Amino acid sequence: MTESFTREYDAMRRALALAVTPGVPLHPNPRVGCVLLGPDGSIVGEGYHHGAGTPHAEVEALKVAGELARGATAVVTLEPCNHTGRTGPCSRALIAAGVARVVIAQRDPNPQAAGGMETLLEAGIEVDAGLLADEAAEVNRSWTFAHRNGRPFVTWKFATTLDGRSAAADGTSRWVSSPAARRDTHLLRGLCDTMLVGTNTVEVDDPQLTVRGDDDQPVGEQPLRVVMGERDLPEDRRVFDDAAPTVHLRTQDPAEALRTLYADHDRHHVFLEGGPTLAAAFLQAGLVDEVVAYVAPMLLGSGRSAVGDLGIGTIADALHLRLVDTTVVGEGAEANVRMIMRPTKG
Ligand code: AOF
Ligand code: ZN
Repeated sequence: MTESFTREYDAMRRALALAVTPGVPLHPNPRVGCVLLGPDGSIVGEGYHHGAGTPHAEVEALKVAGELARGATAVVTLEPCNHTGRTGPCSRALIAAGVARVVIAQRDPNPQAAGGMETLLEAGIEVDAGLLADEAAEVNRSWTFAHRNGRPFVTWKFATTLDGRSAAADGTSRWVSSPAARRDTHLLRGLCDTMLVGTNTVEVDDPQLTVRGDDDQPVGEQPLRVVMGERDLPEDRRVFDDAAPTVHLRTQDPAEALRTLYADHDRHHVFLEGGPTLAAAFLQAGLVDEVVAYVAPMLLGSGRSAVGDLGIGTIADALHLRLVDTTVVGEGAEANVRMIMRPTKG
């Protein structure tokens, strides 16, 4: 391994660490870091993106470097943008500053911003892409997924008893999961930019669909609340309060709802908390990317299943999931098991 490769590798690690500086919002923009190396390999500037509407990482790093950017190598976790969106194109800013070489981790999957690499090459700048690309994509997992697939990543969350019931025979469902599991759910909600349920859940359960802290008050930036389904809803439902914005999508089609959320609302990560019918519709359409199940050590013996009919009549057709994490959430009487699963492809 050459000395300059080692320096660039270390600089990319540093840029990745900068990208995930605590406090940087997860949505709607990607988290990006940039390190500028002088000809002798020393760091002459660094920066990271602080959130939508603020300067991009490259511009922050160029500001620090000033004249020292001339002849420098820019090491950046995402391909420099090529568009004028909320700010100007970083490809042009790097060219204007006289940067000699650009090392990119992840190519930009956002069609509106991509093309920076070509612009840099045309200007005679040396460009390399792919260094720690998987790590960089993981930093912006749902953002990357959404731009690659033209729809948000979908996490389906549900809570059940040990025998797979999410409501008792009389319809009562509060509370299947323990307070500790519900607090954990709010942490996961806070990682998403969209909460999704069907009209039925709004009518029957009247959830507020906000991210709340220990005092049960909304905390932090709230995800968009989305209700899908053709039915009209009473205006007094809690989902229509002013704690967060709400959209009613008048469709039953999961694929159409997701396309709209991506294209019209710039949404990248849906937290699906609907009832059994909506969950079944998403599962049957192959539109669940991650499953989070809270299982309470409790038995009902009868009652509503967490998921509706999937049209599966025989064991050979079962929908298989791969377990990626199992955690006991809460202690003593509050202990529930949280399982995180991914559908197995193919
Ligand atoms: C960022 N920060 O450091 C870089 C980004 O909304 P805009 O106009 O700021 O543009 C956002 C897009 O720009 C984003 O989706 C990504 O494709 C590209 N690069 N974005 O927010 C950055 N380098
Ligand atoms: Zn940019």
